Amino acid sequence: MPEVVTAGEALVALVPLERGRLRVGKLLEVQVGGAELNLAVALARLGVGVGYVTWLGTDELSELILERLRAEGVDTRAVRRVEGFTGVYLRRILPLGQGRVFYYRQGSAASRMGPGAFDPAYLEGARFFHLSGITPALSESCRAFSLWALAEAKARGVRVSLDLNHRRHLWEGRAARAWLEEALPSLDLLLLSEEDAEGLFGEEGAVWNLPVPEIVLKRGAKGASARVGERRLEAPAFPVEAVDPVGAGDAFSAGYLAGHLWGLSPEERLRLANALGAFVAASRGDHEEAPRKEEVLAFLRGEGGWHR
Ligand code: ADP
Ligand code: KDG
Repeated sequence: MPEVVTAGEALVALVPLERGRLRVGKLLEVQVGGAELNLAVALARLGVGVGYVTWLGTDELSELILERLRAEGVDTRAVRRVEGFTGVYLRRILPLGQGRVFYYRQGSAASRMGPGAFDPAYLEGARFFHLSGITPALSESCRAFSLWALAEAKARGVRVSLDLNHRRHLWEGRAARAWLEEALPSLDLLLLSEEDAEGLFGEEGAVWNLPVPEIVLKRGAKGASARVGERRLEAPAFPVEAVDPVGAGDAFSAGYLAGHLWGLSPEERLRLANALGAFVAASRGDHEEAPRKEEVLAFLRGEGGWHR
């Protein structure tokens, strides 16, 4: 049985090999993404047993995603194949680092998930069920799916973590806040970025007062802050050259969850999470350079550099 179960939409990511406007013609690399998929891959590389739930279509891109999940050792028993296609997203990074994504996902196989999209017995024995705030933004049925899945996890005593991942190209702040109100009572752990906090609450203070036992705020190159019960913590990021920050937050969340499973203290969890975020922020792709357990532990011991 997986220790962590996560559910969401897998996307094919078209990632430019160089910065600049796509309209002038750029080479794109075909990669695999999706916030929960990125988290699942990062956890699998850390040696955590992880199961990924989604609906995939019948097209070639769906095969690509399935192959990648299997190659990474993610449990795909709860993946369902349905008629339809896999969503795609394209990203553009301008020379000074301004990034933007373009989605081609409306009506995708995963956006048709609803309550009952997987057998909830699959959650039995898991230590965490993880969701992102992207899934409820995909469609009405996915919104219902997300609340159903949270309730099924809770009913089985599985701890629930949510990475808010507010995507303003998918829904408005008002709709996202209304969904969060409904989800809040189920949450044991809430992770969100400074951008999410600003976009949804306007100011950071409101975040710390949310009725969730554990809240982690991701601050990009500044690191992260947390409230664990009544305790407040801060942890600096690792200084790296940011190449492509997309996916760093998912790797961070994977590190934080792994820290829980390994019984680390809140300080150690944040340090591990910041290290995972740094690996992914410093490289192209959503999760391509998420580290294996021994790699990140060596990094945390300060064993970097060359081995000859
Ligand atoms: P999200 O990807 O969810 O928007 P952030 O951009 O805050 O979240 O990144 C998540 C985490 O990744 C940060 O908390 C930090 O640990 C790491 N990270 C992101 N950008 C950098 C960076 N430029 N340098 C070092 N670490 C980074
Ligand atoms: O966190 C990275 C994700 O944003 C990316 O993989 C694409 O899931 C995605 C989305 O919907 O933005």
